Amino acid sequence: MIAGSAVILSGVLGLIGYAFLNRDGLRDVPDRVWLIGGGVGFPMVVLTALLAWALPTGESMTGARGEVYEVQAEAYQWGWRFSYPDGAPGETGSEAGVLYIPAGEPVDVAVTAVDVIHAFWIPRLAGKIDAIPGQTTHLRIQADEPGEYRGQCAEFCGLGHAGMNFMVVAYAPGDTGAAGEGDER
Ligand SMILES: [Cu+2]
Repeated sequence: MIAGSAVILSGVLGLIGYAFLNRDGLRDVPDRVWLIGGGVGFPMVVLTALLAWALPTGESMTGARGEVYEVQAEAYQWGWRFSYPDGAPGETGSEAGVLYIPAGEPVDVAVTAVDVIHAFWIPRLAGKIDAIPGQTTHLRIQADEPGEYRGQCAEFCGLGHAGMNFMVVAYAPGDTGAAGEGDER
């Protein structure tokens, strides 16, 4: 997007520069060309290209259901509860506000909320997605390296919003992740 907008910006600046240097140079171009071409045709091309790029990207971000390991995230004022399929490492070592995921593979997070709208966001792993009471939204995340990643509620949800953070622990494949306890999944 930065590259695309740089091309468009330099085109516009080029036209402005040309118009200053050569005052009569563009006089013969009919107004219709600027209005229809620049006002309708050009945005149409740019927006169509953006849409063609954004739709598959958005689709891959939310993922197809049932293909990969899925965990549940439930937001409340003001914290996060996580739950896992049976036997997953996080199940036995559950701590409030800590999400355990395997590193190096995609994980679907099913996100919901119990009270007001929150938003689930791990800046280093993915975009954010709303946590909405009565609905479940899905976000696909992947931690390429084992380690800890900070997460944060990204939708103002009341006085405790600023402290509504959580930690993601990505464990190496084969590691149980939760203090040496728990079953391999
Ligand atoms: Cu919140």
